[in-house]
Amino acid sequence: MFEKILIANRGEIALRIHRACREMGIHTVAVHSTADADAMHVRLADESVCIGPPAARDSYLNIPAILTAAAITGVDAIHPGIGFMSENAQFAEMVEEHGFTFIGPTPEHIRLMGDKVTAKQTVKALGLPTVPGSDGGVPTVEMAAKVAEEIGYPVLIKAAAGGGGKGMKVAQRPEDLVEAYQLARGEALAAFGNDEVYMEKYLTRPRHIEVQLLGDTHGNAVHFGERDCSIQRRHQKVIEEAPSPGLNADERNKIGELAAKVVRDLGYRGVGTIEFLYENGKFYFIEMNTRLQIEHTISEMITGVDLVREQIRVAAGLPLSYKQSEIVFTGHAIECRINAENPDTFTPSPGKVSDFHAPGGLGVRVDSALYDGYRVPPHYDSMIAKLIVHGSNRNECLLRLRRGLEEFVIGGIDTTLPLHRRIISQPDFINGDYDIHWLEGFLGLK
Ligand code: MV4
Repeated sequence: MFEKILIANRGEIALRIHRACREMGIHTVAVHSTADADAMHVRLADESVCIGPPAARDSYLNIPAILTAAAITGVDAIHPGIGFMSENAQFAEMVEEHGFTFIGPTPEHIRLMGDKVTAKQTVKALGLPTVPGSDGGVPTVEMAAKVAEEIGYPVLIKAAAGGGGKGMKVAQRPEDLVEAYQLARGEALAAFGNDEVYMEKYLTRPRHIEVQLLGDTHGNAVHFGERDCSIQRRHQKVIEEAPSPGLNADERNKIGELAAKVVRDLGYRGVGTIEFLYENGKFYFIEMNTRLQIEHTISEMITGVDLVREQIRVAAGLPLSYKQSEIVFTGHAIECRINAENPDTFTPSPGKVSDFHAPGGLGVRVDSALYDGYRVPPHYDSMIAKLIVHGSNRNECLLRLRRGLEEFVIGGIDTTLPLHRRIISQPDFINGDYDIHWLEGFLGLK
């Protein structure tokens, strides 16, 4: 097992990784920008190294600085966390070239899934259901028109290098196609430096359901059930829950087994998530994420498994600690992502936290790097805390969530706590009756 790990990240996820390391007897090295000198992840780590100025491109994305910090402190492995370097195949490659272990999948698997066209072709060949659409890229508008006639309108044009909704355009009717196609290619080129696009039938009211997966280097793979991430705004998840209120046990086991088989067939190492759209009782693969995710917590709550510990173990070459039959689902979990933002306008609200009280008690978990007097810097993502609650069933979970949100105090800055209190009191949310457009509809109505 590793003796020392460098955590190439900040905020709550850096803490989450540090905590897993601590429990495993592994020493930790924090890296930080000058803006984060007083951050909690720096305070908790065994050692810390300043890697640059506040802008992420000069610090948390600065590959030479991170590798130098790893060399100076003599770590065995680097954990990229979430965002930043976590899905950068070139970084994973360079980490290994410098003699460290990258805690994540191989660069080849990161690259394969980073290209949405090769990802779709690969998982389709391995048996996953995909959205009807083009067979690969669509290089001309003539071909786009032909594909659209075949699959029928509405159609969606997506960037091959995309993900997260950038470079995505809907054509409702044939008259919209040329403009949507040109816009998608232009946006893709601007955002990713690659204007390759592909096409799919546009699903109008799906749920966003993702399966948590884990594979090792000994040919084993398991799933940890699904999460429903449909409550989102502008492709930012706001609330996630596990299991999904829209699935039955049969559907759950079937999609879980199918997704785990893909991980096994690929020889994929580490944690990963396969994302699906779910509409009218059918699943459609959309993307695979080759990293830990923010919302891994709710899968941990319903299975009792420490996913970061498992991730570190398989990176060290150890076999999985669990067989599928040993992963038992208990109760229900919901996560609220709390952002330093105005809850009505979503304008970021950095600044000094003048009051901080986190809820606690049975079934309540708060993952956050905040403390009283902490200054939320303006340079990074605005998520400052995750409230995660577990109950023996969905109703108990909802009651506990309401109680937790009532107790939570974050003063001095605006946060999205009031928004969460409103969402969870809506009948549609309470009934589990929502799709990916529900939150934007709710916000538009008020
Ligand atoms: C779709 C879709 C409808 N039909 N694909 C958005 C980002 C990327 N991850 C995939 N996305 C979508 N793909 C087809 N064929 C609708 C979306 C989508 C979406 C998906 C998941 C979560 C939130 C979303 C919000 C808007 C659109």
